[in-house]
Amino acid sequence: MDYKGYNTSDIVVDVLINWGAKVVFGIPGDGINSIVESLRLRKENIQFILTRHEASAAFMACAYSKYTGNLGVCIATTGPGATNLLTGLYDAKADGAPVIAITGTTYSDLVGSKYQQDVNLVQLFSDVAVYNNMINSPEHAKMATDIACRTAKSRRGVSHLTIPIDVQEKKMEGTFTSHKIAGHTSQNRHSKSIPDTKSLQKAGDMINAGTNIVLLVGQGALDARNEVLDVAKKLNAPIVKALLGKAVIPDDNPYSLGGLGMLGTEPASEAMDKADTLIMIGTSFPYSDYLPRPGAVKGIQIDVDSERIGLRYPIDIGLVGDSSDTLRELLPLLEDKHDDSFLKNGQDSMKRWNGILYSRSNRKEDEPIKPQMFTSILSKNLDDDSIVSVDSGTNTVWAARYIDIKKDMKFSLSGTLSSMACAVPYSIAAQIAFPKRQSIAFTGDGGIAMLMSEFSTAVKYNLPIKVFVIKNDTLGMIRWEQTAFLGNPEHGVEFQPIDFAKVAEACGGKGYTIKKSSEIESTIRTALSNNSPTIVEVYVDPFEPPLPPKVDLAFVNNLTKSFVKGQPYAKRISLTIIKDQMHEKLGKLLDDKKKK
Ligand SMILES: Cc1ncc(C[n+]2csc(CCOP(=O)(O)OP(=O)(O)O)c2C)c(N)n1
Ligand SMILES: [Mg+2]
Repeated sequence: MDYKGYNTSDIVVDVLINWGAKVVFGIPGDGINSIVESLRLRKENIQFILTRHEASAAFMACAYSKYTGNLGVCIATTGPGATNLLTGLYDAKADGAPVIAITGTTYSDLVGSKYQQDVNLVQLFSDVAVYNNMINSPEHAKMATDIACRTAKSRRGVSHLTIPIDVQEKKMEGTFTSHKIAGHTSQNRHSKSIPDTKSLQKAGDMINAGTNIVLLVGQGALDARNEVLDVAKKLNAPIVKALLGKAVIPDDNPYSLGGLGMLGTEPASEAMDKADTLIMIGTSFPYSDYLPRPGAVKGIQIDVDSERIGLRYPIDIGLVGDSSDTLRELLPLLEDKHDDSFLKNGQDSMKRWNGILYSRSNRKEDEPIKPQMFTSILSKNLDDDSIVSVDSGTNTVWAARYIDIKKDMKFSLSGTLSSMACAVPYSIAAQIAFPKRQSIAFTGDGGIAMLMSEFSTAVKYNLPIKVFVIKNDTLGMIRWEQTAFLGNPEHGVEFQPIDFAKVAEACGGKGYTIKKSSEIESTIRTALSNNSPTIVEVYVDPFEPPLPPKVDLAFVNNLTKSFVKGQPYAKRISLTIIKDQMHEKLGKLLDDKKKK
């Protein structure tokens, strides 16, 4: 393409379109208005979504990339616009989502002069970006933007391009340095990536020698559901899911032992304890405490990124390749396992675990409402292809355990960065990418309040997202970190309530409040069936601990310490825990009696 007569901004936006970018999220400003004009001129081919905060724009770009596999793009003006992008961009970096961030830089003859909004953005973005460059001229634009797109995709990270205001407007004159070969930057090849035959054979032999084999799958396996299940079936191997890989297989699949870690299930932890062979597929699950003891099992890891092999667990054989391609190559090398006792064991534990979850989520008589009960009713009412975006806090625990992945659901969150405030922006991006599917944000009251104005973005663009707010007027997770993990009384964790239903209405959407158990199902159904952006806030028990049923000694010891030091709600917390325990014991007694 001959860009003669185009200005830098036109070239940048055209190249983005060439790379398949369909949506750009951001906020205009004098440092980026030229790019906005180029977007306006191309609005048939690329949509600009005006957000209320640049952090949301970056979260949206990240989520768009995660949910669609296409490039996510965000823009921001010089100085404060650009600095606001960073949290969302770190989210993309941490979870390996290809994102392009375009920022303005002050006039090229004023850079470094303490001029208004003059921030050294190349330096600032150097840690977050896999490709980070300032575009100096229109002649530089195509090459730099091509490389930015290619690098973001191939290294699954953030590419940052900053363009001085005057350079954005400069027109192409068509002269290049003698070193530049025109058109050479534009290739976008994707080839199948599989490990070498020798490594595959070695992995096959090692797996065939194993008895208790467990598969741990993460977001890198999201496109490999069939291949993961084929391997699991051949090996009678249970599947454990890292949270970002929750949608790899449905939760009711007989091979699923659910999630791993504090947010996970007991059967998943037990399987890790009893395993002799661990196959990690597309995951860098961070909490090594929940993996087998280092060296206790044979470790095989599949990842497209060789840097991640052995990152969390000592690996005997690393298979560098795409999850589905690699599993397809591996499958014929695996022998059918006839012994299914390890799998059966896991399935039996899963039945017990589901019984505990059921008893915890079925306490109609309790008020305030148990968050488990609300979440499981929500889960039952979600569509089979719903897209669920979750925030950070105790709400993540409830979502991880009580939102069941059905058939074609998608599920994501700020996994590795674990940032609050992502759920609403994520759900907006999901609804833009998939206008016909249900887009759910599941969030805490602290998380939604951080970027609450974004709800009005959903209203502006008629995006019927459904936001469910777990309302405990507290930074719930931090209450438990301070008391049960550190043994201190809580401090600085309580908020005065915000009426989120009124916020929804003030923004032009619909709002509902749930205070009684009897209102849960009908309100959820009404909310899900309407066609407007909606917030449903649910008052939950703020003292319900977000912990696995096996309450360990350290937890009790630390809580006791915090009580002794003056924890203000010691009585209510004790009562809640005693009541929870009694409820479970009684439930079990009744069950046993029924069985007899
Ligand atoms: C941006 C950001 N700030 C702070 C934290 C630390 N943090 C993790 S969870 C949490 C509490 C979240 O509170 P809320 O959104 O109300 O959810 P809840 O735990 O009550 O369900 C905090 C402060 C974080 N993860 N991200
Ligand atoms: Mg809260």
